[in-house]
Amino acid sequence: MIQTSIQEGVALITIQRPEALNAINRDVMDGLGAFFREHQYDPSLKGVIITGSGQKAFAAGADIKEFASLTEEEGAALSKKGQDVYFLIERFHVPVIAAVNGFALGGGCELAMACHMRIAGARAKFGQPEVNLGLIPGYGGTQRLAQYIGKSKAIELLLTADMIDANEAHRLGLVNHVVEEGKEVETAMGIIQKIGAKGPIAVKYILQCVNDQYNGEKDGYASEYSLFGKCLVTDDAREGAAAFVEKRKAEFKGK
Ligand code: CO8
Repeated sequence: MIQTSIQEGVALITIQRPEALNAINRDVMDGLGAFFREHQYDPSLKGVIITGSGQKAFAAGADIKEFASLTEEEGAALSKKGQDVYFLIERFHVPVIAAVNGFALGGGCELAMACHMRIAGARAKFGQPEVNLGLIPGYGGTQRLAQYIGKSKAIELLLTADMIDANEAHRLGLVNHVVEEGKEVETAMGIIQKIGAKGPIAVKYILQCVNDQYNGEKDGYASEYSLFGKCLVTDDAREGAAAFVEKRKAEFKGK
């Protein structure tokens, strides 16, 4: 299960299965899906932070005990369902940040990678250990890991199942910042507050353009010129230019 609280426009989602190192079972996946569907167009949200309960794990993977006895069709359907939830996260209209407070393995690492940014605590560990189970990642890991760290290193980590620590993940470009343990959520909150002062339509369009190219569904450059035009005629863009000329702070309204 997940626990959700929203304060001053920032939602904090905590995976609540510390006894199983926050392994992502059906309840957790359904909870994530329900939250991101419900708030897909919520203009009151500035950002979302996802973290794990307890001190030890963000999420140690999909729940191994749940999928062991599935048929081929059931396995493919479960994988597709998880991918769809993670796409909702990746395509969310405001920044979603993973506050990685421990193990982020398998489906947990894939969840962190579906977020727009990752803040790692000093003792966080990342890995795709599916091959140890005779499996492959099923929630986008073969695709997003290569996007973040490059094909060659991604193939090495996927094939060896080697775990990397927070500093190595930072060096490879998988995480945005490494912070003192316990400061992951606070740091993510600071980034969301900073972005919350920008034009919300511009924020949404930037996320869309970047994702369009990476997901290969649309030409990101075409999205950029089209959305640039749409952005230019918003009240926010006019306010931004006026505030610059008048040497004052812009007040964006998301219109
Ligand atoms: N699923 C279910 N239970 C888990 C998981 C998991 N992924 N990870 C840990 N747990 C449980 C353990 O079984 C244990 O429970 P219990 O006390 O009842 O035995 C409890 O959490 C604590 O774990 P450990 O005792 O193992 O803790 P350690 O500190 O000794 O080890 C590790 C920590 C190294 C993280 C270890 O728990 C581990 O290796 N976990 C599994 C990591 C893994 O292989 N993850 C990948 C899973 S596969 C996956 O994510 C595929 C994604 C795509 C799915 C597509 C849809 C089908």
